[in-house]
Amino acid sequence: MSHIQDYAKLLDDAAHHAHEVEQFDTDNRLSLDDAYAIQAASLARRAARGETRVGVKMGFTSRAKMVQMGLSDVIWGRLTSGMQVEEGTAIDFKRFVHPRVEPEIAFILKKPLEGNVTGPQALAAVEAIAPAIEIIDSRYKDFKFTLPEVIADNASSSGFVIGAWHDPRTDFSNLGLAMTINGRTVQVGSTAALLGHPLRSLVAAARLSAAAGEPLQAGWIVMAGGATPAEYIKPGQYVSVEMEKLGSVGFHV
Ligand code: OOG
Ligand code: MG
Repeated sequence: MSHIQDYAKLLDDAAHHAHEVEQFDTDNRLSLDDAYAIQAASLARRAARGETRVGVKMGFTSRAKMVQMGLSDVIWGRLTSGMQVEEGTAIDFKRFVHPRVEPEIAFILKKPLEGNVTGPQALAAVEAIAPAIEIIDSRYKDFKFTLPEVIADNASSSGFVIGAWHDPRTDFSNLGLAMTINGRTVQVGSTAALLGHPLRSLVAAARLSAAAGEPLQAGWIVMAGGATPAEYIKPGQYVSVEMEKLGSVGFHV
């Protein structure tokens, strides 16, 4: 369907050149399948520019995020090499439209993980866990969107920053965390906010990715979702997330 390609180009151009677009589905004509097809087509454009697939991000896995954005279905997006920001480095603010940050926990897999798996099966596929920050940047004006629109926009994926990897046998079900901007604490929470246990987010990623025909691969990263509401960032800031047992991760704007 050509409108799939048209929307994919619109959103990919907006992400690539950091400009915003108007919402295009306020009357809910797009199905969720259409929305994921647009996401896939827009990611194919990134692949054509040389970006490689490195994993999956989950969205709306905490009540805090659902409430902030007014949506309540778990969504997922595709992570690429071009989105990774080295911990401790600086991002160029001009590459973003209106970025926000959120504290997350990241998994890296040592084995493929596919379909309806149990928590223990998911954990057995995890190589390591790390504290992480997601930089989300909706391409829609005012960061406002419907569910199909945000899915089409790759779940607002824009950047992700990962701290030191840790043994996944650490109990990470309920780790306290704080997000600070220039030393001021802006959000506090716990990894338990993620579906009650972050592993449930990985279980959902395994199911949804397999259903889309792109099962989770060894070496892939899975971002489990924001544990607190997201915060806007501005040039000159240093953003960090400190997590109980896992230490901290940060970057400069
Ligand atoms: C959509 C992405 C949601 C999360 O962690 O819940 C997300 C958005 O809020 O723009 O990344
Ligand atoms: Mg997120």
